[in-house]
Formats: sequence, structure tokens, C-alpha cells
Amino acid sequence: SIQLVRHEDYRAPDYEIVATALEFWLDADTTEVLAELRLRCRLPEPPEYLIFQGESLDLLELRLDGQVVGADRYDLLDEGLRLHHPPQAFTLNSRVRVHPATNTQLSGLYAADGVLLTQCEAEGFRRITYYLDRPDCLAPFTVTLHADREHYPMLLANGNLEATGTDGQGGHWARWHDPFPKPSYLFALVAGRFVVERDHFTTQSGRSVALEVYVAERYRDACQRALDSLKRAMAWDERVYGREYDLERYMIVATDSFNMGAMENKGLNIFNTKYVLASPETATDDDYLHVESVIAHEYFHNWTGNRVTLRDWFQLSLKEGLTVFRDQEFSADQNSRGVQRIADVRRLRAAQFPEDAGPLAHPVRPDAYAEINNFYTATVYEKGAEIVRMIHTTLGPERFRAGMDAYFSRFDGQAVTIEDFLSALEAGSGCDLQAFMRWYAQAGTPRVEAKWQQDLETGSLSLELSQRTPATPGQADKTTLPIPVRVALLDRAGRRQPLRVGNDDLGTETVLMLTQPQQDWTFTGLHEPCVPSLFRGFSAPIILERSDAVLAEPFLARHDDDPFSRWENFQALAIRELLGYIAEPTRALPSGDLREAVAAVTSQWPEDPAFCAELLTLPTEDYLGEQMEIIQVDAIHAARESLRRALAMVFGDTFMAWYQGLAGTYQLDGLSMGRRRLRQVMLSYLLVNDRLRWEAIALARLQYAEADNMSERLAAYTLLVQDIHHDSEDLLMDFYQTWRHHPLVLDRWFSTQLGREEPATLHRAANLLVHPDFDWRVPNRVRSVLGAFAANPTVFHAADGSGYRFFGEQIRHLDGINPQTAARLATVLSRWPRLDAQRRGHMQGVIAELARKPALSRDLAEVLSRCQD
Ligand code: HT7
Ligand code: ZN
Repeated sequence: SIQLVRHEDYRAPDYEIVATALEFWLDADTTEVLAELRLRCRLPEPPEYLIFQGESLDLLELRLDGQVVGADRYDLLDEGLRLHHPPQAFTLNSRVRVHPATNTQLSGLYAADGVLLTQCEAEGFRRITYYLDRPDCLAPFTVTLHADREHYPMLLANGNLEATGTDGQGGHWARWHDPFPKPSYLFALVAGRFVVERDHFTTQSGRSVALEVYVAERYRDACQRALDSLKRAMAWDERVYGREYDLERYMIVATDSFNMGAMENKGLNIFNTKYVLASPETATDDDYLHVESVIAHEYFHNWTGNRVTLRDWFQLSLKEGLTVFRDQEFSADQNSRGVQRIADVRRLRAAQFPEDAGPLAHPVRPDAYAEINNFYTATVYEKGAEIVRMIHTTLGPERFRAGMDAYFSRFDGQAVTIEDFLSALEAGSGCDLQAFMRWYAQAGTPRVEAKWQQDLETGSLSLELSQRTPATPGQADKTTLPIPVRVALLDRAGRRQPLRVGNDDLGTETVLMLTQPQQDWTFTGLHEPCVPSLFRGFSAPIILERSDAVLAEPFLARHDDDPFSRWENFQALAIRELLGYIAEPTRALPSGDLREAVAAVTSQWPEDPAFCAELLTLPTEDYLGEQMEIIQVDAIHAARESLRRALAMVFGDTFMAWYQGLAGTYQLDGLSMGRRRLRQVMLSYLLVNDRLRWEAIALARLQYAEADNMSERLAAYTLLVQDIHHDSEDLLMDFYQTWRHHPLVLDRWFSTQLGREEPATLHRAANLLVHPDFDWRVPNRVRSVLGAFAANPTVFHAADGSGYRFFGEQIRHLDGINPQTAARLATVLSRWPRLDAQRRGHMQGVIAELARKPALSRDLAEVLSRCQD
């Protein structure tokens, strides 16, 4: 059975580390690490023993206060080194060897593309040296790096560069000091050959900060977006939160070999190249937006995560949820707030809602884990951000800011908990927020039911809201949550009406707090018929069930002045249409409501093309599946295709006119990006219009051949390659020949072809796994095949189970190389409870077979075991 770490078992560390000094003799095959830790007991009497975590380390020497430690004074355990009878205060010196070149897990110190680099969050530092590897153990670090100058001309670590020098025979060294006490998970070093793109930022107090982006020579020209985004993020954090950067330099290093998106190591961020590099020839508009938001996210961690850090890993959302909220708000301020919110909610619904409804459901603050890496989830990140957003909505921006000021001033330099966060927000804002603790503790997506009634005679409108949260694994009984409901009342022309409740005048938009299982509000002075617009801006992460849906949705889809809410109701029309068609496939499409809503959008030139693109994009097959008790994979696919075709037939001429009229020169402002996005939506419809198809294919091929940017080129390429009735082998060849030397673009070559919804895609996937450019050690490449395969609804969910079996075999293989990535990809196997009996049996069979294999990683074993619960 798997051993769990439990929140309730938390104990403060017995020792503090007063100072950490590390010295590295770097080499890809064998690196030697000398650690000097000054320790002091925090208890009146020292304990019997002290455990230093360590994993895959060859211990060469151990000294205590300068004396060699005898073999009877310590044991080497699976989890690390147990030192017996530690003194009250002492200095421990250890010398260990590690092997970066064979570290395919990409946790700890590893080698990639001739570079040596580290990833320590969550528990990678123990793969570098013996340590108290826990987030509540903070120390200032001094780090000296020695390496061969030829192979590793640049030597980087956290903090400020103190000194450099040469060693004999072509060696050199650099010493770095980070004065800000930090937990080990924020440690980083990098050694290698890079080009550096530089800039600087002057802080609000007038200090100049050097900004440096380190990339491989071939990426030299693709760093500007990252630097610009960084400067805007720094200015934004000063303006919105009063937070200033604290070191002399801020370094970002890009690597193609990385388990996640990026890492906020103090002063030395390490990034997946995917979230640093952007040039018009290689990056899409979405890539540009992602670079901006991930750069900002890691920068914002400097205060929310680094200066104020976590007491233990159960508090992960304290830094991640809060920092996602901050990066979402930053992006909303840089771009269109409405479109940003739609994208945030799309992501939440695509990843977090299914997680919260299946066997992997867990609270935003989990109670137990076997492997903490498995808890970097959409729930911790995205739902965590929604909780912070609800608090922000409840307090309003000024009181929220006062609360955040209190948080930073109380806890700077400390390792704290979510309770600490809420209590500081309470102190700063003067509001009671205790009830929000329940959102952190309770899993599952709440349902809110809305009913209302208007009496035109008396002018009163009564609104009744009720809430319930379905049971989740291990949490049968659910409590009531505080749910902020942003509302407006719209008259027939879509105008907001004054909101009066009792004697309170609430303006034309307000936030109601639903804190009971069921609550009523009566608005007065309303003598014209009104429709409530509820959960504007998606003011809470819930599923809304409105009793008036059939009437309200068509109206709100056309008239709601809140962009999120209008989009939401538009989507609801499409969902209703599709579910209706699945129930009765002889129905004519598109029917009245949706047709009229689309006609209203297409009747005028799209002034806000990005928003129009959102409106006209149909819900994904996955999201449709979420609306059904049992996911009818094939029927959903058929219905969505039929509706796309039907809309294309009715609105084809407008779509063609827009496609032509929206063309423009390539620029990177929001309007130009929006035009490109809407043009691609138009093109996707035109390709399924029988009358215009041949013309559309010619246009798509022309767009592919002549585009001067990757956004338009890839959009046309993807549509053509994924069109199973079109022979696009020539395009595949051309794309490969053109981009085979650019890993990020080549990832697209791999993933796009796996989006073809036809049985042959299974063989394609198998062939790609033995392609000379496939590499099991590079997570981006692995995800571009296995992630893309699992995202293909009809092929992955093939009724005969072949998709699941193929996938399971690959996960098993990957687990031996990179358990973290294997376990993350394997989470799609948690979807079985909603599949039909045949598919469910196949998927459960694959899970059971995988789980029986010997020598599974803790990561994968935990995911499989939770999938089986
Ligand atoms: N805080 C970072 C998380 C992260 C990570 C976690 C586990 C294994 C590898 C990792 N790389 C990065 C990313 C972030 O949220 O900013
Ligand atoms: Zn983060």
C-alpha cells in the first residue's frame, strides 16, 4: 500500500538552518557537491536523531563540526540520512556525488543539450544534497560553482554574483550569494553556453535591475516578448500591489527539457522554451499570450511564494492559486478583460471541473498525498485562483489591496498557511472571511439553482437561489459555501435597471452573498419586465441551473452587457441545440434560437473580433461530454460536426466576406490578434460548407503557403491536416522539412497529425514514437504525441479499447524514464466513470493492468490507485 503524508501530521522542524553554503564541481557524468549547513536546534533539548532527506546520492564524506562522522553515528535510509544524537548547534559538511547525464526524471541536477541545470520544486533538492528539504526551513545560500570553462562558460545561481576566478587547466568558478532566506525548493543553478539578451528596469524607488534572458544561440532573436512582458509585469506589480523587485538582477534561462511550464527560483527563473521564445515566424498569437502570462506568473511569485512562502506542501494553493489570480488580472489589464475571463473559465471547465467530478477530486488544500508532484493540479491552481477572485469580489479592490498589504507586512520572510493568508486579509480589510476556508477544504463543484418571479403590478422581483455540492471521493457530506453572485437586472432592451432591496440602493450591478442552502432577495421598483443576469463575469466557480433557461438564454445571448455572461448564454444555446440533436438526430439544424443569435452577431461588421470569435466557437466535445450523465463519444462528435456544417451552410456568405475582409498586415496588438482569430474560425466553417469547400481549401492552402507568421500558417495547416477528407501529406512533408530544426514548431508537427479523427491515427501515433526526432527524455515532445493522442476524442476513446491499451503501454514505458510526466499524462484515465459500459470496462482494464506492473514509480502508482478507488 502507498504511504501517505497527512496534513494533520505536520510538525515544525526540530532544527533551523542558519546558513547554507554549497560548492559544486560540475560535470555532466559526475558532479561533486560539498554542502556546509549550520544548524541550530529549535527545541530546549536536542532530539535523539535528525533526518536529512536525500535521494540517489553517493555519499563520499560526512563531517560534524569538522570531525569525520563515524558509521555508528548515522544510517542511510530510503528517505535519506539519519544522524544520531545531533548537538544543540553544529555544522554538518557532506560531500556527495550525483549523475546529471542519467537523470531523466528532470528533477534535481540534470543535463540537457549540453547544459547543466536544476529543478528543485517540489522535492528535487534532496537529489542534489542531504538537506532539511521542506518549505518551512529557510536559509540564506552561498553557492560556488566550478566547471570547465569551454563547456560551461556561464555559471549562474540565485542572488547576487559575489566573485569569479579561474581554476587550473581550463576551469573557472563563480560565487553567488542570495541574502533572502529561502527554502530549498527555490534553489537553482545553471551552467552552460548561452547568448544573453539584456535589458533593465528602474523600480519605483529608483533602483536599476538588470534583466537577462539566457537562451541557446539559435534562439537569439526570440527573446524580446519575454523581456517586454517582464518589464510590464514588474511595473504592474508596483502599481497594483505596491511590490518592488528586491535583487540586483533577474535572470531567466530557457530549456527545451523541462517537466512543467516554468519555475520561479529566486532571481533565476528556469523556463520551458515554450514560454520564453516568441517570434512571428515560429509563435502563434496564443503563444505570445502564454509567454506574457507565464513570465508574469513567475515574476509575481517573487512576492507570493518566495518572499512569503509555504509552511508545508498542503498550502500549495496559497502561492499557486494566488499567483494565478494575479497573472490573470495582469493579462486582463494588458488585453481584453472580457475575452481573458472567457479564456480563464474555458480552462477551468476543461481541466478542473472534470477533475472535481471524478475519482481524482481533491480539495484545493488536499488532506493527504503520496507524491506531492501529483498535486500541481487544475484544482490547486485554477480553482485556487477562483477562491482568491471570490474574496476579491467580496471585498472590492481597495479592501482587497489593504488585506494584501497586511499579508506582505505580517509575513515577509516567513513560511505560512492559508489560515494566515485569510487572517491577514481580514485584518487589512476589516471583513470576516472565515467562511471562505470551506472552499479550500471541500472538493466538488457546487450547483446553484436559480428561480425568480416578477410582479409587474407591485414592481417587485423575487430571486431565489439555492446551493448543493455533490459528494466526492472521501467526502460524502458537504457543507454550505459562501458564493458571491454578481447580478444585474436587464429590461427588454437589455438596459440595466436600478437595484433596490429594502431601503438599499445598490446601483445597477451588485454582488449578493449566497451563504445559506437557500436564500431569497426581493428587488423593488421594477415595473417593466426584467431578466436577471446572474454570475456575471463568472463570479463563482459553480454550475448554474436556471429554471428559466429556455427563455433567458436566447435573450441574454443577444443582450447581456457583461461579455462573459453573453458568451455563457450563447454557449448554452449551442449546448442545448447539440444535446437536443443527440436525443433526436432527425432534427433540423440550426434551430430558431441559436440561428437568431448567430444572425444577430453576423448582421454587423465585427468591431470586437476576438469576442465574436469566442461567440462563434462551438463548445468542445469534451465540454459537451461533461453535460451528459454518460458521455456519448460518437454521438457528440457527429452532432458537433453536423451543427458546424449547418451553421456554415446558413452563414457561409457572411463567413466568406469576413474571412476576406478581416485580412490585414501582421501586427501584435489585440485588435490584429482578434482579427486573425476570427478569420480562422471563419475558415474552419468554410471548409465544411459544401458549396464553398473547394474555394476554402484553396484559400487555406494559399494562407499556409503565403502567411508571414506562424499564427496564420499553423491555423491553415491544422485545419487542412485534421480534415480527414483531404489529402494533406504534401503539407505534412513541407512542414517537417521547413521546421525540423526548431523543436517547438516540430512539436506541432507531431501533435497536429494526432488530431485527425480517424482510426488510422493510432498507427500514426505508433509510428511517430519511433520517428528519429522523437525523444522520450524531452517532455514537450512526449506530450506532443501522447498528450495529443489522448486529446483526440474518437481515437483515444475507440470503442474497442485500442486507444486506451496503446496509451497504457506508452505510459508504462515513460514511467521508467520520467515518472512525473507519466503520472500527469495518466490522469486522463480517471474519466472512466462517465463512459459507456464497454469503454468503461476497457479503461478500467488498462488501469488495473498498469497498476499490477512491478516497479511502478510512486507518482504513477498514486494516480492509478486513486483512479481505482
Ligand atoms: N511553481 C512551479 C511549479 C513547478 C514544478 C512542480 C513540480 C515539478 C516540476 C515543476 N516545475 C515547476 C511552476 C509555477 O507554478 O510557477
Ligand atoms: Zn506558480
